[in-house]
Amino acid sequence: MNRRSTDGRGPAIRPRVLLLSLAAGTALLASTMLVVPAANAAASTLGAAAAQSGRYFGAATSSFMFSNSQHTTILNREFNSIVAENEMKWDATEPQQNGFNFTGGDRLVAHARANGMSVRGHALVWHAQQPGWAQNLSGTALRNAMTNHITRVAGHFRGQIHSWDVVNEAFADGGGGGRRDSNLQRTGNDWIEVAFRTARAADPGAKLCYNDYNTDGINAKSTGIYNMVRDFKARGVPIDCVGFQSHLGTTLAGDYQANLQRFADLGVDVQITELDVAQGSNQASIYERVTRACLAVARCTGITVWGVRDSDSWRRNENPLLFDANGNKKAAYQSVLNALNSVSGPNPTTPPPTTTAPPPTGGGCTASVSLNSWNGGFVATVKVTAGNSAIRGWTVRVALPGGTAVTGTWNAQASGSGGTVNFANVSYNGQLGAGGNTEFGFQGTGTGPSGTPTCTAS
Ligand code: 9MR
Repeated sequence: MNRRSTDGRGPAIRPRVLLLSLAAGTALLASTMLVVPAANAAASTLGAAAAQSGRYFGAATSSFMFSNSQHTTILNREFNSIVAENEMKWDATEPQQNGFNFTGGDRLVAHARANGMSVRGHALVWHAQQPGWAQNLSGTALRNAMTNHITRVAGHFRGQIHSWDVVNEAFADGGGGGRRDSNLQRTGNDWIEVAFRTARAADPGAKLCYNDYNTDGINAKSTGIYNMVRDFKARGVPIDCVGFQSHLGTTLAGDYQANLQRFADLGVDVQITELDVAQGSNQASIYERVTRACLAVARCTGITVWGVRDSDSWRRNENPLLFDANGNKKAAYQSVLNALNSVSGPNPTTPPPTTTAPPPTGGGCTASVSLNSWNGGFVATVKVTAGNSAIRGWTVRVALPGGTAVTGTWNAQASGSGGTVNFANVSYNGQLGAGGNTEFGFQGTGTGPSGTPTCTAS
């Protein structure tokens, strides 16, 4: 959900003045006024509360639900990221081989744009929800169909997707920690890395995720995935994130957070991608613990719930979501909101700005670039970090070598050409809390930037 954008609609972080009296009944003295470290004013929606620490809070939805005003009112009010519950899957987007249908996906992306939300892409390849024609393919024909599908779908949505679930549910349940048998797996064990490389070429700006379920703790399945991600990182296979679906029952593994952390320690982002929790006495508590686990892991960049109201859920008999069938906030909603609001002051889940970036220069923000270059072209990812106080907007100035041209930009507005290009925030990622960060990117021909860009905040 949302390619690299950090929704900035949360309230600015303000210093709070505490008045202390020295003794009961005595007058307050000016000398007893203490300025305590900045704390977040409590945000009143999930998206705004998550944005206080640079995270998103999303929901799965479907374009046909937009006409349901209760659903859509909640969606637009509470969430700053969306994911298509079904409309970006293989059977929906390529019902006939090479015959593509982006109607639902386009409507979702347009809705997200109009409402300042980012978009998760779900899912490019999966053993389930394949169109009939793909189910009947095997070997080279299926491998070619897979890469064509990824190229066309990720290419269609290029620049609009925060994170793509490139491969979904490729590991087996049952304790062995190995791959799931499927027509895709039978094309060769390298199908997953081929999928990731193909997706990177099709949309260099999207974070590329592996997504699975029953990975909500350290177990054989999550360890199998962990080993794959470690191998991919070692060999340069382009993987950026791992999605933990988190379709949960009435208990939560005690090592849920530790499991997220071990993946983050491999150098990938982690995301909670399809959260829902069976109704029961523990529902609010499990939602809270999952939220706190994400907040405690610096590279846990966002949470998505798998639907808005209980009545929208694929598990509707279990009432697993944050809003009841009448659109009322449940206890679980309040527990999540409180947890998100409990993150006070500069985002405690990322290292302080002094260790991640040079001290703020002038305008209260810094920028750093990471480059992915090849002969004749490059993709630059730029991280913008606010200084010691919240900012309302930013402009990053990048010096480019002669002969370099910017050919595409995401999550920023580019202006200027030739030697210097200015990138300004767009509507949804200008506001950053103190120490908060967001990312934008651009691609180009020629050689990428080599110096450190300057950042000016407003
Ligand atoms: O919620 C989705 C439901 O509407 C579909 O019928 C189902 C088809 O397989 O997929 C559901 O979403 C799944 C998601 O795409 C991947 N992880 C498991 C989700 C729940 O089954």
